[in-house]
Amino acid sequence: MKKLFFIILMFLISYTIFSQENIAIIPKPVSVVMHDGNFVIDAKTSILYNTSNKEIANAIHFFTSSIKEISGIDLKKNQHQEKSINFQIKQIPNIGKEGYQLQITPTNITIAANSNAGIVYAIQSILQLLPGVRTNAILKLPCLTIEDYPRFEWRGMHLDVSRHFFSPEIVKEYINLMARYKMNVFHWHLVDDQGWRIEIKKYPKLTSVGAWRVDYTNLVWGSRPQAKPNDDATYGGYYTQDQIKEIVAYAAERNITIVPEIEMPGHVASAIAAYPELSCSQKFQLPLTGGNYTNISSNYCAGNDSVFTFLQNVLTEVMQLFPSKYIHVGGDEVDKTPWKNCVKCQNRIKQEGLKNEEELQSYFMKRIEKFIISKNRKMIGWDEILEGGLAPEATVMSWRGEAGGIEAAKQKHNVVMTPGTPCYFDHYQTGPEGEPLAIGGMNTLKTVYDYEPISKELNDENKKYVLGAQANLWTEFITTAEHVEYMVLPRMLALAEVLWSKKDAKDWIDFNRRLQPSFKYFDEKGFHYSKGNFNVEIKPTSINNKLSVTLTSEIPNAIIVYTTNGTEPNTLSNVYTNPIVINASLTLKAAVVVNNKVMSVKPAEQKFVIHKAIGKNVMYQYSISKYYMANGNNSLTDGVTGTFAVNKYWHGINEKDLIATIDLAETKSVTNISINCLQKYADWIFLPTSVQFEISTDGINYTTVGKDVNNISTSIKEPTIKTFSTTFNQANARYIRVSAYNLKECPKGHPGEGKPAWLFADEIIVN
Ligand code: TNX
Repeated sequence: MKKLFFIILMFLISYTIFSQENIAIIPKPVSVVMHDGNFVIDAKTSILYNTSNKEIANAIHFFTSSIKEISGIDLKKNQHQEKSINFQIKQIPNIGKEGYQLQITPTNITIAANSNAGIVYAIQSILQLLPGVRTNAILKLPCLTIEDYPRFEWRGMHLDVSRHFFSPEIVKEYINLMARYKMNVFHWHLVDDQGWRIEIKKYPKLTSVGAWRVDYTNLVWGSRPQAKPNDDATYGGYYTQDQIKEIVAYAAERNITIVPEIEMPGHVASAIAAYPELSCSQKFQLPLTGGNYTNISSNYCAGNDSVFTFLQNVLTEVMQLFPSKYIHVGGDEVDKTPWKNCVKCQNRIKQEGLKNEEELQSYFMKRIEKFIISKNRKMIGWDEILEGGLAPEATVMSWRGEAGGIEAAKQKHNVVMTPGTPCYFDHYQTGPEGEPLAIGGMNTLKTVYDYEPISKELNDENKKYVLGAQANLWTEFITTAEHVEYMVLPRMLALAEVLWSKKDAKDWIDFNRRLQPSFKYFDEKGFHYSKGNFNVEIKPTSINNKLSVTLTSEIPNAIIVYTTNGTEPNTLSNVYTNPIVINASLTLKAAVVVNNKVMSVKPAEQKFVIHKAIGKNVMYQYSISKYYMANGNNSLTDGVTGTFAVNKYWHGINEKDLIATIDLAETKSVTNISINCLQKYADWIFLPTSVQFEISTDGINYTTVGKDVNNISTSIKEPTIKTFSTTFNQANARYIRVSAYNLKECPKGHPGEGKPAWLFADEIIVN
């Protein structure tokens, strides 16, 4: 009786442990059908496979070593046992090269696929159902049937090892994490201004000189001084060809192709440090220490044939190391000024009948593509390679938004989508308060999850050129393995699901449920990761001409608490349910509460000002930049004041003055006018030199009622908001004209010295 009770209990436990709801594979498989019962992996389990298939032998090795790591069990191979795990490569329709079928019954596991890739992915799915580290628990798998295959063929992750060098061990860890979530392209950014990271036997100075820079790691990227000729270059590193071969093989075992990026024609100050004759100026320099590009050579000379000989020799060695079909040649952000001032480049333009320097870049890329094609490979580059004409067979990586990708797909070129939003994983994922310093921007887990790589602008014919998408991890602000992990986890999991799973299977709440076992895995393995975006979004809306706000959070089932009296919200504060009507000037603060704990590091905060110009029309003498339209034309009279987040609420204008005229629709008595402006040195945004305030009753004749001159230095680097204002004797006005005068040029000593400055303004407050 006792025994029967025990059996029933065990059955109930095992039954409740596994059900459709708690299978937690990421990315979500195409189809999962649950059955009763379990398969237990133990010493009585054998694996069966065709030993003459070499490819499968790798996968078997990966599987058996993983099982040994988490349980100590040495699985028997091809022996008759009570239970077996059967690996088969055979022809299966409709699941493609990377798909797999997985069937688990109490006595057998069958893994079948068209190729080794599918076998590897079936193994990854199994591993996600097992503990991540060694425990004493028995290895129990639920009985089920899975059929699974990816939506996109390019599921990429990029890592910049130039701005910071990461050891082969860290690179392997990155590859391993990618593999667990079925990502299959590792874009290895091996060359940039700040370091050349790949050994090239023919040009040893590329690494003996180009891989080392003067160490200013203690200073923020943008404020590092440039190296002087006799400085000690001690920071850096590179991969030997042997290390690269090993990493390529390690990745291949996990069905990951490594696409090497050998940047050209710009972003190569490191190569020029090694061989100054490659640049137009041919002057000696050291690799860059950070982001200061003044007075250095960053481009190859496009008029010098020996540059092409050099690049062909480099690429030949690169192609010997990397079997990848695609070779990435960069092509981004080429400052064409040195070419404009170079006799050789100008001669090339003449001889080749090119129109300008854009076409010179196109000439450069086409010449390199010809060489790459002659070696039976394909060239891929950043979207700038569209400018001046795309090379005949080039694949485009679209990073400045999706426009380049859309354009290339329309020209019937293959495309990989990696738009800054949401694919740049060097951007913040929450905060920014409480987060490690990042380059800027905000790509939350949910914005990544919501990403759709096929733009609506593409028709059925052009869609097929979108190979997939990729996240990029640039490392100007990232120097450790822990920080790398933190920036990609868990966002990579969201992207993995976007790229693998069916589009209509997207389910944010279910994804969050499935994330929990991954979080546990990261904890057990000691990986650093972001626990989520606990920010509250405060969204002003106008309902029946009344200003009201909605509060939202990305966290499923989160409670939002808020205050309107300036105090910090806590678990006892008002709980948000419906839009909050704003009928007086106030500051709203809101935070997320989960399990009775305030989660937000800092509450979201927004100031509202109710004044006489709310909702009134604004006209501008010079148009506001289309990038900084905030909530539209009347953003300066919406009652919502700008915060330090540049992309919200502010109207931005480049080089020109901001001259705004408000029509109050009727004559009102006025005594005070003000406008808020922003200075954000790092983003080239400066306070106006002065602001002039005028009023009028007829819109023709204006009277000046004040002028406020800026008293804050343009060299202040901390983001600063300044209110410019004037108070005068009560006067009647229907029209208010506010003229904020642009600094016009970035000041001396600024990285953008002499280039157009931005002016950012928000609420014009009229009382
Ligand atoms: C732009 S993306 C770059 C990189 C920077 C990155 C920082 C691209 C092709 N160029 O050189 O590291 O922004 O987010």
